[in-house]
Amino acid sequence: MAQVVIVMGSQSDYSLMEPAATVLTELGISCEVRVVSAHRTPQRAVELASTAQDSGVRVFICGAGGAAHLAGVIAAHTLLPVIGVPLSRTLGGLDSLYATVQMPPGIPVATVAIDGAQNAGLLAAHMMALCDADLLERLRARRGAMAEKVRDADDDVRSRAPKV
Ligand code: RP5
Repeated sequence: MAQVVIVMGSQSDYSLMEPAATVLTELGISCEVRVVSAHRTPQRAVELASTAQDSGVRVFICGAGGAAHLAGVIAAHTLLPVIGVPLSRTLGGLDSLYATVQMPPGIPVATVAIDGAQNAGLLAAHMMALCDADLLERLRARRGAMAEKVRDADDDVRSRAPKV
C-alpha cells in the first residue's frame, strides 16, 4: 500500500481533495486515493483504518463535508496519524470544520483549514520527513522557491507603484 492514504467520503469530494495528492506526488511520496464513507460504508472505513499500519501506510488524510465523521472514525481504528480536511460542501464548511476539529479527548485528528487539502498533504510530508533526510531537503527547497516567488512579487509591485 502507499505511504499516505487519502480518503474522502464521496467521489464528489475529489476536486477539493486532489491538491493533497498533487503535492504528495510532487514531493515523491506515494499516495493512494480512496472513497470510503463513515456513514454509507462504515465497515469498509473500519477495515481500511484497522489494516493500514500493517500494510505500510504512515499517514491518513481524510476529507468529508457535512456531518463529517470520516476522520474521527478512521482515527478511532488506527494509531497512525490522521489529518482531517473539512470540506465546504454545505454551510460554507463550518459544519464539517466543527465535526472534524472538535474531537473528544483521546482520539486526535489534526485538522487543517476548510478545503485545506494542500496543507494536509504538506503536513503529512513533514511528518514523514522526521525520518527521511532526502524528503526534508525537498521540503526545504520547496519553501525556498516559495519565498523566492514572494520576493519577486515584492520587487514587481515596488517597481510598478506610483512614485512622487
Ligand atoms: C459527505 O457527504 C461526503 O464527504 C460529501 O462531502 C457529502 C455529500 O456526498 P454526496 O451526496 O455528494 O455523495 O459524506
